[in-house]
Amino acid sequence: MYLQCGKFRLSLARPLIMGVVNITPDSFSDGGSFATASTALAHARRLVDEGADLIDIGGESTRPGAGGVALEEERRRVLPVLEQLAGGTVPVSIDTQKPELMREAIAAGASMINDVNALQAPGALAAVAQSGVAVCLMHMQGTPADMQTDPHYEDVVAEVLEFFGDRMRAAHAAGIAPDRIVLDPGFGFGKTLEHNLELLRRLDRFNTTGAAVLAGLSRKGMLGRLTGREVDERVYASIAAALIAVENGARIVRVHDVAATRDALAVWTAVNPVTER
Ligand code: HH2
Repeated sequence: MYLQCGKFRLSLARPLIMGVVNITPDSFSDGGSFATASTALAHARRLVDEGADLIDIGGESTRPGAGGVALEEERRRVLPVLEQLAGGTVPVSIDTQKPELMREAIAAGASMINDVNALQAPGALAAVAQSGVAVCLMHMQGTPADMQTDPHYEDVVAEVLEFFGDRMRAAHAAGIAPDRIVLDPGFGFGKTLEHNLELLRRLDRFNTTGAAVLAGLSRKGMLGRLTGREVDERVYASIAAALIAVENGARIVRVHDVAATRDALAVWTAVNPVTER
């Protein structure tokens, strides 16, 4: 199985690591740590050295309660860093919900668009369709401003699966080939702890779609709930969650702690040699 990702064709025979760089003052996980272009760039390069297979750059926090940033500000945060990284050895993903920025990022060399809104904004599908970039379609109930108020599902796995079916059909109709699509159940995006655990437990169900599954559990609130740890003390729990995700069928894990994840996945991969899983 391969993912077409701009000029890169990534083998998914072993699990891939997407390293997160948030160029924001307010991200829950690392807000303010890499808020300038130079610190963000240095961090991204460090993550590549540590073994990241992709880099995901975000200029807008989607933490619960976040209000969103204006296009101009998001562009100012993201594009200078993307321009520096785009010619490098690993594909660069841009975490945005804004079609205008998607277009600009693709023109500036982005290889993937990671959209927590699953390309539902008017013009989003068209913004990516004609390019060869990969897209990550994430499930969210509500919006970051209100998503954790009262999440509700009859059957969280079935409802996320149904959403993926709808979004994949929309993507195909827009001309996005299946080998460009990644699906993500959106841990913590309009989900209670129980919903998140059920999605993780049954992650393999999403492989029935035929698209690669991405899991983003790193440092999230559910791990804080389970361990009683603050955000900067959740590395061990994040590694456990990434391993469970991979064991249950994730092909890509989105993480902040790349070196630790790489070591954990090296052990996992030795036990589960590269195959067409
Ligand atoms: N989680 C966050 C942001 N973007 N994208 C995908 N595809 N999947 C995720 O689980 C996901 C995501 C939240 O984490 P982070 O980027 O660290 O924080 P913030 O949104 O506050 O910048």
